[in-house]
Amino acid sequence: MIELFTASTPNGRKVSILLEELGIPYTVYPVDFGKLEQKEEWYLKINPNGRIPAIIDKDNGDFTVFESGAILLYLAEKTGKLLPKDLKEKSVVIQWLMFQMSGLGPMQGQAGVFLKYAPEKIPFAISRYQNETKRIYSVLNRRLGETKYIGGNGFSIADIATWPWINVHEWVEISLDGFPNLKRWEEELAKRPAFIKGKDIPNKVEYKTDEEKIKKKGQSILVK
Ligand SMILES: N[C@@H](CCC(=O)N[C@@H](CS)C(=O)NCC(=O)O)C(=O)O
Repeated sequence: MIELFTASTPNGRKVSILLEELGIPYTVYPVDFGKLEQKEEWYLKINPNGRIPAIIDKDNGDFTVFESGAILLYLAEKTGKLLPKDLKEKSVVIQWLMFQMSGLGPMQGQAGVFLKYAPEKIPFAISRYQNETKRIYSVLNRRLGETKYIGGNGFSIADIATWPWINVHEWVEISLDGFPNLKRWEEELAKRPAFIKGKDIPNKVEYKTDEEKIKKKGQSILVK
């Protein structure tokens, strides 16, 4: 049994999608950003970085794991699934996982912050992060012209790490039309039952207006 601390964001969705793919039983603990629960003392014992996602593995002495990439690796190693055994093939998957963690996530995340949450519009910051996100999309698009999946010809945790970010491309006002291989891959994975279910965990939150959404979701980001 895994306890999952998460919120409805791309980094959180990676873990719920993986747990659904693996068919491991898990309990979801939604972390309320509006109440800054992720900064509370009890939660910092689980994730010292004060962010989601994090897991507790109840079957392994209440072992805690934070950082979404580390969680994907831990669960893949634990189950022996979605990560090749061969050293070179495994390294390729890890390379693309690291690329997602250090490139796609941070750049697209900052593009979103400067577009949607910044109290003043800073055109240089918006174009810098949007352009860098587009550059990363083109790297992925090229890769997916050469291999069926991001980590090679087998579906792996590299796909699960990348998909939730590409799935929210509209949030950063980037179209997938210029990235046909990436678009095809995004649409194909979107049909997998585990992606359909995992994407909406915790349950989809309906906001009445964009202002309400920005206020609730942006609040913690703007706290220094
Ligand atoms: N590198 C971390 C990033 C985690 C992260 O930035 N999580 C965001 C949601 S996607 C968060 O918890 N934001 C709330 C906050 O910054 O207080 C990971 O991949 O786990």
